Amino acid sequence: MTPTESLVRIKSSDGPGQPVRTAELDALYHRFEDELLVPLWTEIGDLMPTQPSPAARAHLWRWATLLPLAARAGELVPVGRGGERRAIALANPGLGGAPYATPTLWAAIQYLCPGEDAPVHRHTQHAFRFVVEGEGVWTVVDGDPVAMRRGDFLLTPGWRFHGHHNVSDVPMAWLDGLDIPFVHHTGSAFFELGPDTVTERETPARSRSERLWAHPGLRPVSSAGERTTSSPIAAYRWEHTDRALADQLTLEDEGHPGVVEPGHAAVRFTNPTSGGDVMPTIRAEFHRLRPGATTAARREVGSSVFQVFTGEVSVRVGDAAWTAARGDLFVVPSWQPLTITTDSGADLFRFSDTPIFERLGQHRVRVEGGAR
Ligand code: GTQ
Ligand code: FE2
Repeated sequence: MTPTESLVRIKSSDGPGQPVRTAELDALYHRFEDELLVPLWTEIGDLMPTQPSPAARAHLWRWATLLPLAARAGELVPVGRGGERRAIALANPGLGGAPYATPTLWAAIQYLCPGEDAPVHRHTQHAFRFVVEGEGVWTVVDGDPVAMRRGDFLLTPGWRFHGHHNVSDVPMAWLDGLDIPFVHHTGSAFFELGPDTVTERETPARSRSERLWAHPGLRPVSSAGERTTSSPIAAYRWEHTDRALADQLTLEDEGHPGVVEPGHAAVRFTNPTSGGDVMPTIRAEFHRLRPGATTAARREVGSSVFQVFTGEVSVRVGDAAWTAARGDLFVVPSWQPLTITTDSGADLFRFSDTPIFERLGQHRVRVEGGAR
C-alpha cells in the first residue's frame, strides 16, 4: 500500500512530549501509515481526555416538526416487508449523519396509519415504545397483544417476535428507543423475519404479561428465584406511573422523604425479577417537576434522551439552552451538565444507556458540588 492509500494519517505536531520534526521522523510516520500503525503520543489528547469529551452534541427536536413529517411519510411510504417499519430516527449532529441520537441509543418517531400492519420480526437489539399522545395501535410481543396508549411505556426486549397493528380509524405516532448504535458498533446484531401473515388479531383489555407480572410487589410463585435479563412486563401503564409521581409529591408536602430533590419526583421502570433496569442496555425513568422547580446541575457518564410529556420546560445542557413543550425530544451527551426549570410544572420521560456503564464499572455522576 502506498502512503496516499493508507487509511491512517498521523498528526505530527510540536506539542509537549512530541519528537523533533525531521525528515527521518516524517519517513518513520509514513512507514507507520503504510503498516496501519498509530503511535499513542500523537493521539493521547483525543483518546484519553481528562474528562469525557463526547462527539455527540446536545440537540432538540420539536414534536411540531417531527409529527407532520412522519404523517407525510405515512402518505408516501408504505409499511411492509423489507423496510419493516415507518420509523424516522433522530440523527445527532455530532455523529456524522448516522441515524443515532447518541453513540449508543436510537430514538425514532414511528407512524402507523389506520388499518396498517408493521410486519413481525425479531432482533437482538432491545427496544421500547413510549406514547406521548394517541392510541389505537397494538403491539404483539411473542404472541401477546399489548395496547398502546398515552403515557404507557412498552417493552420489546431482544429476540422477541413483534409486530404492530393499527386497529383504529386514526393514525398513531410514538417514540421508539433501541440500543441499535451500541449493537452496531459492537458487531453483535442478529435479525430474523417472522411469519408474513398476521394471525393474532385479538385486542384483550390486558396483555398476558401484565396479568402475570404487573401487580405491585407480587410475583408469580411459579417463577420464584428466576432472574431474567429483561423485564417480563410488556407494558407499564400511565395510571401507575402517574400515581407514583403524585404520591411522592404528596409525601413531600407532608414532610416525608421520597423526592429526588425539592419539587422533583422521579420513578425508574424496573425489572421485577431483579429490581434492576428493564433491559440490560437501557434505563427508563419518569420525572415530574412542580411549578417553579429547578433541578440541580447534574452530569453523568453515558447519554440520555428526554421527551416532554406535559408542561413547558427550560433546559440547559452545557452551552445549549432551549424551551421545550409536549412531545419535544432532547439529547444529553455524556458528562454534559443538565439543568431543567419549569414555571408551569412538567412531566418528562427519560431513557439512557446507564446500565451499560454501571455494569462495566465506568459510571460516574456529579451533582452540583459533590461527586457520588
Ligand atoms: O418497531 O420493531 O424504530 O425494529 C427501529 C427498529 C422500530 C420496531 C424502530 C425496529 C422497530
Ligand atoms: Fe423491531
